[in-house]
Amino acid sequence: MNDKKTKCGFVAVIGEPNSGKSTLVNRIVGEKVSIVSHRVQTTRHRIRAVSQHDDCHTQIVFVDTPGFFNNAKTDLEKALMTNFKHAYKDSDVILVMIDACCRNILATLSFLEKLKNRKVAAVINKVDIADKSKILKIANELSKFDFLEKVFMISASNGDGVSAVVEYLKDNMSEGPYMFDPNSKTDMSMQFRLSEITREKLYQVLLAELPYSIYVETELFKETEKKAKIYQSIVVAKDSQKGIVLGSGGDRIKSIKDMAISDIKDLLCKKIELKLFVKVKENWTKKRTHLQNAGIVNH
Ligand SMILES: Nc1nc2c(ncn2[C@@H]2O[C@H](COP(=O)(O)OP(=O)(O)OP(=O)(O)O)[C@@H](O)[C@H]2O)c(=O)[nH]1
Ligand SMILES: [Mg+2]
Repeated sequence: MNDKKTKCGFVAVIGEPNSGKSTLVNRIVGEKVSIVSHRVQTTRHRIRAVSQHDDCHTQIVFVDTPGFFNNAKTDLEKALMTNFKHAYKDSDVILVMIDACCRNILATLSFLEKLKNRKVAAVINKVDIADKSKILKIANELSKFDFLEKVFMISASNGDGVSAVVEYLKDNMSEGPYMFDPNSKTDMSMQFRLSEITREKLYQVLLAELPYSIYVETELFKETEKKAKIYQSIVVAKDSQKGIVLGSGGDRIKSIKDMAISDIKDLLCKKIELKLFVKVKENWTKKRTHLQNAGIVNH
């Protein structure tokens, strides 16, 4: 790195559930920092992910957020919305993601109104699978918001159009020292990342049967140079949900475990011993202490 001054800033990535926010953040950062699934409300926390550019002179700190929805009803949904609001209020730039395959973007359009006085760009995602006419229709709707600095059309999955988004963000970072260690991609604890990996596998294996209220807690994480020992609890809200996670003869939990071990091995580059336990905490989403344990609200 030469004497050129450093630039840095926070970018909140917001949008409706399932629009591809986490997929975009992971792609730009170059590592799976935030978990991804076909289910809505995959992201529950404010996930911070860091990327370096321009020969390490520019740092972009992404804040991936839970998808917003207009009518939060349950305690869990309300907690997700609080996390979402904190994230976008403190950012320098806001990227609003729109799923080009989404039937109805009214929620996004009405939310955009609230961002008039902020630095905002819109990102139309999933152009690899969306109808061209639908993409143009969305772009046309967005043209009514004259405060939008840019409207990008991208595929977060295959990377099309993403470099233009990165260039725009780089141009909008402010001169100043880095806020995060340039050698790490996220400020999340390793325990939390490990829990998130297993939660992603639960979403992949359980598909439609996934209990909406489920979380993973890493209770033990010990590592030596060659090996990591990890014990995790998969917490469900009802006794009847235990069997769904275990599967007949334990086949499901075995698949979840094998898939999680594979990802954790890629992350830690060592031998992994993973033990998963399924626990019931009745109605945990209604209890603040359990929401805290799940990392969904702050202590
Ligand atoms: N075809 C296609 N699929 C995509 C694209 N981006 C994301 N997806 C898929 O859309 C689904 C949702 O992606 P996520 O990144 O988890 O979406 P999200 O906005 O973070 O979702 P929440 O965290 O639930 O709010 C996943 O199945 C992704 O693989 C894209 O550009 N093209
Ligand atoms: Mg997400």
